[in-house]
Amino acid sequence: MHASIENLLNDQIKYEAMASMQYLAMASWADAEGYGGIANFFYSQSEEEREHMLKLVKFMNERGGKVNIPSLEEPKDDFDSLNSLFQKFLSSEEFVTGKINTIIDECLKQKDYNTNNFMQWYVTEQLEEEATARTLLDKLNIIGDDKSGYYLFDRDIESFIQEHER
Ligand code: OFO
Repeated sequence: MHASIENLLNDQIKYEAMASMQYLAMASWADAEGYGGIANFFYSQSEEEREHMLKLVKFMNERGGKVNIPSLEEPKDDFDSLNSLFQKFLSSEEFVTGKINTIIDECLKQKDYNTNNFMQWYVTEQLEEEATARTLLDKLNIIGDDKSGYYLFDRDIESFIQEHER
């Protein structure tokens, strides 16, 4: 494995781990605020990001790359509204998408078609996750400051997602 690709994949392990911890912090915030549906959504997002990290660790080991398991900065754990919670979700996904695109660029530069092929799964995943974050933010913008709207949003978040992914 080319050193530049190895470094970028190790960075990506860190970004996926950071996303996992960030969503765990967001789940916990939502749980403490009484938003059980939103908490479940982010608990499961956190699990998914951990799987994305693991997938990279295993791929690098299969390819004989040297894996570095990173230390992480503390995630943001305080939010002043549901809107800022979901803005954080979108900005975190946009950040990760940018990093994945950088890996793809480097794979093409180094003619590492195998890693490029592996990373295409992440490209598709990012498209879906960004679309989900935007859909949820659109719903929140429609709700505005309406407290009963928050109640329904929390109750219906699972079905919004299923509808969106269908
Ligand atoms: Fe790892 O899927 Fe988004 O960030």
